Amino acid sequence: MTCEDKGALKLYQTEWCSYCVRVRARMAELGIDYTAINVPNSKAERKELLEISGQTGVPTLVTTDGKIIADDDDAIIDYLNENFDK
Ligand SMILES: N[C@@H](CCC(=O)N[C@@H](CS)C(=O)NCC(=O)O)C(=O)O
Repeated sequence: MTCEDKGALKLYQTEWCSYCVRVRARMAELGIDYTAINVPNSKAERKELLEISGQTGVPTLVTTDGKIIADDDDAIIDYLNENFDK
C-alpha cells in the first residue's frame, strides 16, 4: 500500500491489451498497490466484469470508493494522477 492507504484498487485487464499496459505502467510509476484481475480473452466469458460494470471492455478500474471507470485508459490514468500523484 502507499503511505496514504486509500484501500484496494481493482483493475480488470489483460496482459496483452496495450491500454492495460499503459494503466499498469502508471500504477507502477506511482507505486500504487492494486489487485489485477485478468479477464478471459473471449468477451463472452467476461461475466464478472459484465456484472460489475455492465460492459466487457478493459481496462476497467474499480476505485477505492467503489466507482467504476470502464474501458477508458485516459480516464483511469486521470483518476490515478488526481488521487495518487502527491
Ligand atoms: N477506449 C478504450 C479502449 C480499450 C480497448 O479497446 N480494450 C479492448 C482490449 S485491448 C477491449 O477490451 N475491447 C472491448 C471488448 O473486448 O469488449 C480505452 O481507452 O482504454
